Amino acid sequence: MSRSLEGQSVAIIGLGASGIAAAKLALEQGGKVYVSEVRTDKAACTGASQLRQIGVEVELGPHVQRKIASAETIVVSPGISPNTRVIRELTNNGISTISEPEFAFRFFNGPLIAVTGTNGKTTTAMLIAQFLKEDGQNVALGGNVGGGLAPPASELALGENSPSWYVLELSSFQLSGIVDLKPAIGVLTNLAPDHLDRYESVASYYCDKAHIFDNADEHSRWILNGDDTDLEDLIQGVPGERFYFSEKYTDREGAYLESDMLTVELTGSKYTIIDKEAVTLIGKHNVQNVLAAALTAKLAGAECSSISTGLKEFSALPHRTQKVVESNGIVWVNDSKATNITATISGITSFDSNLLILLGGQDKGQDFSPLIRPLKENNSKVLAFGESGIRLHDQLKDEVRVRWVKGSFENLMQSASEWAESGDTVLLSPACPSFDMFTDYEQRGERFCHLVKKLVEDSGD
Ligand code: UMA
Repeated sequence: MSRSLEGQSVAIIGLGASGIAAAKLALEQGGKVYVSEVRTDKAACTGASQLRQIGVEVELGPHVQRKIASAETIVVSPGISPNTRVIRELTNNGISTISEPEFAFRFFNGPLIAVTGTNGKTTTAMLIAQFLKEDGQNVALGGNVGGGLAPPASELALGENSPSWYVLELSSFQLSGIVDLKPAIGVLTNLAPDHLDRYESVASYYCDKAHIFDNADEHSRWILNGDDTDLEDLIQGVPGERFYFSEKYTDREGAYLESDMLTVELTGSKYTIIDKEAVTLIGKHNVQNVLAAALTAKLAGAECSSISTGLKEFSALPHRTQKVVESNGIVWVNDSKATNITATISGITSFDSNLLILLGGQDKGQDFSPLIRPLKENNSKVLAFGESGIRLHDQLKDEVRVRWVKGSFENLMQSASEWAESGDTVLLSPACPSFDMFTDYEQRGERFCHLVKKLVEDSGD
């Protein structure tokens, strides 16, 4: 096999999941690989020694700018903002960098389905992969998915696999470093303000998302949320065929609900896939994710029967409107992944029943008022907790029933069990990042699930 980086120098910034995978890929391709990571903790040392053993040069501690700048290719981990000193200095000196999926794409041996959007992209990417696998196709799923559910893009490019489809979830951070990455099919689930701690405006966040179109041509196929006008604005003038999904009937080519049946219409043929009731994933927005995924899979050659079987077998993802347990008429749902207001609104509007919702976490100065209307519509009660708890309480108290819970997450769960009544859904959908109490949203969700099960056991149900 020819090794296309033979003798070339590759610098990788960041020793997280992306950095490690990119380093292994660069090495396999014959590159001289150097990884630079600011952390010097135990986890960083372990990662560094593993890479050193296979021949990668790793430096922990302050970035050595000159060393990074001298590499022929520089790969940046997605979590590193363009505003950090190391990236700013490279940019100021006219030195270009690429993102990890861009690097991986250069070694892909098959067509790419890229999935992006603000909410729902992980579920949609996983559904697409499930439908295609059910169809007997060889699918490589990865990218931003994370959480141990799928590997970084570079890991998919290792070895000599030639999948029928690569399916990558791509975040705006990853799309910002695109040069050649070109999806055969691009899926955009929706757009809403997010990551405003990294972007100076919503427009600059959308601008990074729009890099998915950078290499579009007349063969590109775009799957778009038919109810999202921001998306329509973003794709203006982009070449390629467009297909739309919507919960409402549409006479455009795409996927929609007709008499509650998931329907795909392509090149004049109409396919009735399955009854909406078969979508057991909790949450109305999941119907949209299923429509987007079914449409994509159909365009990628899947049979309708593979899509319907795949859907029946797909279970909810952890931390995304995941039903934990039902006890004494109370349903407990983990939506810890909802780290911003839009995701929480999506969580709240997924339910028709009475909600007891747990809101709070790291305080980024967010305006919580957009939550008021959906909370009122669902007759919700709110427990506000964490660093933002008091501000949430003060912003909501004149409009909804809200109590502020001081102290630990355990206190919060105790208060939830005392306030919840039969017929309620207790929803952890915090609208805030978890970093005030946890290492990440996954740890927050795991603690929630653990404490819910303990409360249920203690109640003897
Ligand atoms: N670092 C430096 N120098 C700096 C700043 C940071 O060396 O100046 C180091 C950090 O110490 C860290 C590394 O760089 O060790 C950054 O790693 P990373 O944050 O990019 O983490 P990875 O483990 O590579 O995970 C990333 C994605 N993380 C982010 O985008 C923040 C994962 O998405 C993704 O699963 C993984 O690549 C594989 O593709 C997670 C995520 O939260 C799930 N994504 C966001 C989201 O979904 O909203 C975008």
